[in-house]
Amino acid sequence: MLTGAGVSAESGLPTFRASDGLWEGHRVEDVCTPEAWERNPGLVWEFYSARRAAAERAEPNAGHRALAALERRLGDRLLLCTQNVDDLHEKAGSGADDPSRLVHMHGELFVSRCSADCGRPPFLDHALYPEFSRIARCACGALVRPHIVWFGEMPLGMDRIYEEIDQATVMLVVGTSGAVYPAANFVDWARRKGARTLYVGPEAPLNAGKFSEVVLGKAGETLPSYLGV
Ligand code: BV8
Repeated sequence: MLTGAGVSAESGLPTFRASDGLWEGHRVEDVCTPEAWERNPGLVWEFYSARRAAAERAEPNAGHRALAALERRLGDRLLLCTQNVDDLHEKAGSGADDPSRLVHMHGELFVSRCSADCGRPPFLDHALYPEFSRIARCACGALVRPHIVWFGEMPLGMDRIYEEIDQATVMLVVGTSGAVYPAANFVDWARRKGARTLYVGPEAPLNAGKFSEVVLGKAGETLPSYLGV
């Protein structure tokens, strides 16, 4: 399974492309690249602090819960790979029995790490850093940064993701426009391996032609009946 921002839309978290290219009023290149971080870490943390505050208040919706129910039925036969950095899949119970069944390929909003890669591991962090002077520092003295995969950075868990796609008989993709790579390529990889490829979302994704089936509907309204959970 692959999910995108659309699965969190009914929980009140805005998607990316719906806001005409602005994320919470910022241009992607101003907040979501290593260059943006070098140029203005205060602005980057202002953006991610606002998203932490919003995600903190958000609750999982029926779409998240349906995917967690499917995982309880399929167990190790299911991998949920999400492009989302919010923790709504976890809040709905995904990965509860085995955290390795959930992969955040673009990182996690409530995790920070040393910006200087000093070797200390990423750590759980719900703190808000609304301005530069409030940004925490690593024990090595460097600023902490969001444990988020920015454009131009390598997504996480790729070996595991491709290993699972190689064995997949079905790939279900929910709520992603197919605009961002390599995630948008996963469906083509799965098709080449003979998997059935299914999409659920209110509008056809950019890579719609790669799917065996496209079911038009909102995740929260469609997934419970579509998955029979
Ligand atoms: C990499 C974390 C290489 C940040 C994110 C030119 C051509 C092709 C590729 C590239 C190119 N130039 C550059 C690239 C590569 C680049 C890329 O793809 N750029 C795009 C813009 C062209 N990709 C990268 O840089 C990636 N890294 O390639 O590394 C590399 C190799 C070796 C060594 C080093 C590096 C890294 C990409 C990750 C960027 N980080 N997120 C953050 O979240 O703050 S991406 C960001 O977009 C989010 O993760 C988000 O999930 C993701 C994709 O967006 P969607 O989830 O699809 O959201 P969107 O708004 O687009 O769509 C929402 C969908 O939901 C819609 O379809 C809508 O219909 C639907 N929906 C709405 N309501 C509902 C719903 N669905 C269901 N129910 C509803 N109720």
